[in-house]
Amino acid sequence: MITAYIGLGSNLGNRQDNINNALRMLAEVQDIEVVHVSELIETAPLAQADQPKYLNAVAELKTTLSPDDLLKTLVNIETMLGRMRLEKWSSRTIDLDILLYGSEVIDSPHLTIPHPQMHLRSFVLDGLCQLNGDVLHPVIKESANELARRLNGCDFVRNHDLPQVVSIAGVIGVGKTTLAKKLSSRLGCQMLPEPYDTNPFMPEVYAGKKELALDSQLYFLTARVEQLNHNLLGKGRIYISDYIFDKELIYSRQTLTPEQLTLYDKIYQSSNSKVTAPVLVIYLIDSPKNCLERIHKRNRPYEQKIELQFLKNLDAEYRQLFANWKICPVIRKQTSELDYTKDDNIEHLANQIKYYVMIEDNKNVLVK
Ligand code: A4P
Ligand code: MG
Repeated sequence: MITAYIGLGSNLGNRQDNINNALRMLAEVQDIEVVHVSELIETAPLAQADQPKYLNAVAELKTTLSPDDLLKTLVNIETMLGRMRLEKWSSRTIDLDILLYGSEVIDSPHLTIPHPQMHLRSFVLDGLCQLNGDVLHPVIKESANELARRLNGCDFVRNHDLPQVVSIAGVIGVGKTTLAKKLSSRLGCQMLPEPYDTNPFMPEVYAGKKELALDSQLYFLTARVEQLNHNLLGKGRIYISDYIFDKELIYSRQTLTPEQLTLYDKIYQSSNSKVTAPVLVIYLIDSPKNCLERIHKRNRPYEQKIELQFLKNLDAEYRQLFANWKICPVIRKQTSELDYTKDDNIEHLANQIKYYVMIEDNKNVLVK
């Protein structure tokens, strides 16, 4: 007996009856036992705002059917419940998807397991977590609980027409640049490094010339808008940046006077639309004290006056930013757990990045 997880969705007709009927019909199949079913949740249609809302659920099955036979069974039940296949992601009386089948990884022309979008959908992962939060995603090699945490309650759709920017975030001295270099070399993709050393105002600001803080922030803002401009980056190409654009507001709140901040904020907001949003963030976390030690060790002269309280404020701002983050999945990593000298750690992260930004093959979303 293999344990499989099925995603159920309905947004046409009597949605609750459709889901209950599908579960009843699954339970009637000789080679299937329906073990547990999550709660039904109502969810907004993904990327198709004009459709009715969905009811979604996840079911745990035990089965002796092969993955192909399980798929045939699901398609039969969909057909018996009046499912019409009109176009990709059209409204449906019932959609039955295989999310996981044991720990198998299958990529055939008509079947992809794990379901290629499950790690981007809270409406799938939250249901799965109710049944078994410890179950491992066999490609990402992380638990359902961890994958759900990364989404912060959101559902995401990949858009391959955009540059695939993966951004590394965290307080100064946490190790962003080192990680970005390792990942970009491992993935063979371009790194977008922060233009740190070229800002002529920054050393003076750190040296106490607060009147230059606005100039310094505007220098950074302009440089980042240029670097992340979506017209200049390649469609579908992967980039690793060692910063997130949003850090600019965090730093400005720490360094500018209220009047400067009001002006800066206006310029920031008007620049925001030109900037490519990240498709994945890796948020590095360490204690401000450890970050300060690293700053002392790397010994950039103008950074030596940074005080612990400044890092504590930044740390609080980053935590707040990611507590409310709705832009993309966030992989949180304690730097203490991420020994950069161990290739396995970098490889695991690099493999996850590849999967999150995977250029999707349309073969499995058939339009019939
Ligand atoms: N197929 C490949 N892999 C699988 C798999 N793991 N499980 C093939 C099931 N089928 C799989 O599916 C087309 C073909 O995909 C199948 O015949 C099978 O050979 P389909 O159900 O006919 O077509 P579809 O609905 O366009 O695609 P799919 O993959 O079911 O779409 P999704 O990804 O499930 O997205 N919003 C909310 N809130 N809730 C939802 O449940 N669902 C979708 C559909 C869109 N928006 C949604 C929801
Ligand atoms: Mg389907």
